[in-house]
Amino acid sequence: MQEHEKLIRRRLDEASCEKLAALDNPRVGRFVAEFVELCDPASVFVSTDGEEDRAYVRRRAAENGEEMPLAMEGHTVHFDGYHDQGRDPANTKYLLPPGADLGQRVRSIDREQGLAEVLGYLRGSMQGKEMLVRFYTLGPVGSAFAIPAVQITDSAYVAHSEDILYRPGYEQLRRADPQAAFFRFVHTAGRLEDRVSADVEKRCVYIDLEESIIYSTNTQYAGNTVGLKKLALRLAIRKASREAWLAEHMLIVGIRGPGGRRTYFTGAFPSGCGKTSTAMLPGESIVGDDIAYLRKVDGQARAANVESGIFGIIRDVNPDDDPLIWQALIRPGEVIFSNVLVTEDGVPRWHGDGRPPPERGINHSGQWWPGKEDEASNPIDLSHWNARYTIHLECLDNYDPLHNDPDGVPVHGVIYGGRDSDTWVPVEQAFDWTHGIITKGASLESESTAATIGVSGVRRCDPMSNLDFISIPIGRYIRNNLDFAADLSDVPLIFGVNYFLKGPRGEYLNEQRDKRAWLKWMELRVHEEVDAIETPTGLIPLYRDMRHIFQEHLGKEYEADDYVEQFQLRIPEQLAKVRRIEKVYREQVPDAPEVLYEVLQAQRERLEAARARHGDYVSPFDF
Ligand code: SPV
Ligand code: MN
Repeated sequence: MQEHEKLIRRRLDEASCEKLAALDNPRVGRFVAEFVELCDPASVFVSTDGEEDRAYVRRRAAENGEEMPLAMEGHTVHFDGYHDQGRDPANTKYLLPPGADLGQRVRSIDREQGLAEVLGYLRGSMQGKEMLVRFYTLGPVGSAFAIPAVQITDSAYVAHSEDILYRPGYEQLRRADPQAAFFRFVHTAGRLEDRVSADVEKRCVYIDLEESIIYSTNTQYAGNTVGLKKLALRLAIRKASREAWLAEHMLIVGIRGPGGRRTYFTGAFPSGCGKTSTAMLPGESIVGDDIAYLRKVDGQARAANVESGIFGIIRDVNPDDDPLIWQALIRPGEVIFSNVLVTEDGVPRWHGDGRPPPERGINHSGQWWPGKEDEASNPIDLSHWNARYTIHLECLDNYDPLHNDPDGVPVHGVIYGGRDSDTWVPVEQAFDWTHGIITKGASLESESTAATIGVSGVRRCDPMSNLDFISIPIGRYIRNNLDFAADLSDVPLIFGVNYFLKGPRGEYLNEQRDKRAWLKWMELRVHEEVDAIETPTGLIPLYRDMRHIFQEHLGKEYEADDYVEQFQLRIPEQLAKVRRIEKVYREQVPDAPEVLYEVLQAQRERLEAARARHGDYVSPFDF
């Protein structure tokens, strides 16, 4: 018997030993043994894909107080610590071996030093606790997209979240070649006080690219802990780069067109910029809302959702603004609410839920009352800006029929959208793939939001909304995106959208529901059924087409004045943007491809020529 097997026999009960043994995969066995020895848990639970094991995880989350039952059957609430409410990019680092370099926009730490730190946090971290060992599959099981993964955690909330958000993987791994690679995640919530991670100053997410293993310690917030979500995306970007496919921070949505056809789009939006609501447009169908793998199958771009659930922001979710999510959240079924407010009657409440605000309750800050402030005199809203719900996509009526297709869905359009008050028009098609990747994807900017810890409202360049997850030099990542279209017979169109354009008094120029009109226009563009106006920055809709689309799909009168205000070309802002983007790449991305500067320069020249003819602000009717 090998050393790791002896340790497993000594530390695990018979049932867990058997489940591990049935995998017949020594690399999994060694991985589990290594961290049982290091983390020193009181007990270990290895689970299969079976319902009994899933039920056990749910029960443990309730017993250890990580989740509390709510009044509605199947609903629970989880609180993260007051200072643990978002992803933590500052303490998320790549472990770099000597000589490796990812560029200054990607945070890293010397491998030996980082390993010593994080393994130090893990040592003995599970004493008195139970270690859970879970197996999942990223992407449709058994498909070309699929990647197996193993999660070790001492948090039943994390394991429960993963059971909702990911496809099972035990059986897949059992049948897999024991030499085949798998992603590995090790998480500890660390020392707990009042059920939340107490040592957040020791919070870290360290990524070992050589071993495909990610460590996460002293945190509970899902974006830092749920290994298969953002942690796996970092590993997948690297794998994709080696294997010539793309791992993207993207939704996948099916948009209905004339005759009932369905046209699929992927879309990248930084957190809090309308991504989930684009995936959830009323009348359309959702494949996924967060992470997509894109591959080429027979010369066609195809996309698969890595996940099987949604970890969505619960703010302004109400029957008017988000009817489908609302429905899923108010009926019995498996839902984990996090960082919302809970009333005495066990009812979850959140900002913008369309009901009269509660007078008191419990939230992530403890007892809450209107006007409550924290120790730094910051007002505490009834629910956190980044409060979330976790649900399985199966519970949505609009789950797309192709969601599990092993070939994914065909991609006809790619959308990039940020939070931009004054530059981009609501929707615009790029001239071609290269122009789109550079001026829409690589130029994506957004004001920061509460999904990451730090100051909100700062504009930053976030290539493809993937900056937080890029694990290769950024220039190479952009090159991979450019190259993806090279041998496609049917190249997807690229669009930029902006749901956050503001008028002179700071008011939003569009309603939330207008985004459906922009998607309907894109759908018609894919099939070449509407014309477009060529401007220096791309192709925009004709007024008469938009008017017709608004009427047909939203029952709304779309006024010419609104069209002009929304679609005017703002040349000073556009030129300032070109300058900002160039500066970021020149100063921070030494390996940026030369074509990026050429495409930006050509855009600048078109803008300057337009300014010479028309002045600073140009009505779409003048092109
Ligand atoms: C995001 O912030 O992009 C999310 C939530 O999808 S998190 O899991 O925190 O990444
Ligand atoms: Mn995301």
